[in-house]
Amino acid sequence: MIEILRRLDVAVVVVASLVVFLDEACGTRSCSTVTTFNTGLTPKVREYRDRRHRIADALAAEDADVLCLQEMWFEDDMRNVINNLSSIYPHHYSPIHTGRNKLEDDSSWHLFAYSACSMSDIIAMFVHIVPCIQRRDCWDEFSRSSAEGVSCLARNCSKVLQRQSIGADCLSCMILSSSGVSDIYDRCYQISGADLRLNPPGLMLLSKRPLYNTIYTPFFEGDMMLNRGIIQADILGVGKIACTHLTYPLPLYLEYDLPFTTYKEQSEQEIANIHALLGTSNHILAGDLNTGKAVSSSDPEKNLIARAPQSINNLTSFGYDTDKYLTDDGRCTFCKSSNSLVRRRRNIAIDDVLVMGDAFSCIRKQRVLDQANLSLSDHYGVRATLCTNHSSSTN
Ligand SMILES: *[C@@H]1O[C@H](CO)[C@@H](O)[C@H](O)[C@H]1NC(C)=O
Ligand SMILES: *[C@@H]1O[C@H](CO)[C@@H](O)[C@H](O)[C@H]1NC(C)=O
Ligand SMILES: *[C@@H]1O[C@H](CO)[C@@H](O)[C@H](O)[C@H]1NC(C)=O
Ligand SMILES: *[C@@H]1O[C@H](CO)[C@@H](O)[C@H](O)[C@H]1NC(C)=O
Ligand SMILES: CC(=O)N[C@H]1CO[C@H](CO)[C@@H](O)[C@@H]1O
Repeated sequence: MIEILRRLDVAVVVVASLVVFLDEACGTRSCSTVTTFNTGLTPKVREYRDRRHRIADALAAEDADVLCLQEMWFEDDMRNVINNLSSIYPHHYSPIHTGRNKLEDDSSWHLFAYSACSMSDIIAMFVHIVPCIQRRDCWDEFSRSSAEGVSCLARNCSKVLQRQSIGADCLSCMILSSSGVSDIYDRCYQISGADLRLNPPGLMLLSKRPLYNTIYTPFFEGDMMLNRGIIQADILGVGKIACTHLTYPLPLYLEYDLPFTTYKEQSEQEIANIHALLGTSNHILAGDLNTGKAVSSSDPEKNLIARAPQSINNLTSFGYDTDKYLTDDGRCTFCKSSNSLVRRRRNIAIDDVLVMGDAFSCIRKQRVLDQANLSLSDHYGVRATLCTNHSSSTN
């Protein structure tokens, strides 16, 4: 009973501190905002070096209560965002945080720095991997595209890779950072100086209010070329939030240590795992879900093609509000029509802040972080405004 009273006490304090919005759709209520944004912070997306700075400033201006970020793969980029936004978002978490709100013990100069690849990984690369590529004739695939090369490597050299002759983080780093050797050297290999670790799933959560019960759960046991998993946290006044980046449905399969043969199978299993973790209890699922419905419209920004449609149907059938963004806003979040950083000729809506349960009496979703010139990323963000009926006058 005392525990309940104490919690109520905390709840009143939090409710009182929530922003009260006056909004046409939601009336006067206590609301909080959750924004998801895939930053695309890798040299594979153009203008990487300029965008790092643009993104920090844009996130400061976005000013949501909670930010779920994807593709924050490199420790220096994470540190840059955390330090730059520390006055707005003092609370943060990622799978490589060493403690509460602590990315690492210090970022000063080290004689031996941590990075995704070590000297022994580089040696293993030349002693074990390159000869296997040679033996299995994968060079032709690599010359067609890096994805085809990696797929050939994963299919033909899985035993060599599984023997851990090369660290999983090093392989991941090479795949997700590289459009060439100089990128690998710049992003994956640091001998001395500040640490440059890899955040393998690229997820980072930032919050204005304290995060409790933070945990990262990888979706699968094995090593992954492209790591997938989910961050969970409890935030007073917002509730349970989960932040994720589901698998990209590449037609080729690059994994060598998982029990699937296609990314489609893997994506459905990821959603089943989310359901097993979170069920139908009240929570928010934010992220780049890599799945979206087809919608036809005369407005090019709202004319969407489907991506991995079975996965979005799985999310709908589990009870998430998958149509809410489409009815509230409906514009693509990955847009050939307006974003110069997007190379593929398609518009899709795959980023969302989904809500499970009835904790909020009014929800509104909109596209954000979508300035058309000087794009921040190849994705735009989505913000959900989540309101309860309690008003601050109940205090
Ligand atoms: C080796 O890779 C190629 C290209 O990905 C594939 O067609 C072939 O089946 C693979 N061989 C084995 C033994 O898996
Ligand atoms: C997802 O949808 C597919 C196709 O409708 C179905 O076969 C599969 O069982 C669903 N997965 C889950 C976990 O419900
Ligand atoms: C919130 O208030 C609206 C009317 O303003 C009402 O229709 C709705 O049922 C209320 N929801 C809850 C959860 O109390
Ligand atoms: C965006 O484009 C408009 C017109 O094309 C221009 O006036 C404006 O300065 C540009 N903004 C930025 C940030 O470059
Ligand atoms: C919120 C914040 O501290 N923003 C700063 C981030 O860094 C840039 C310079 O790189 C400043 O201009 C911003 O004010």
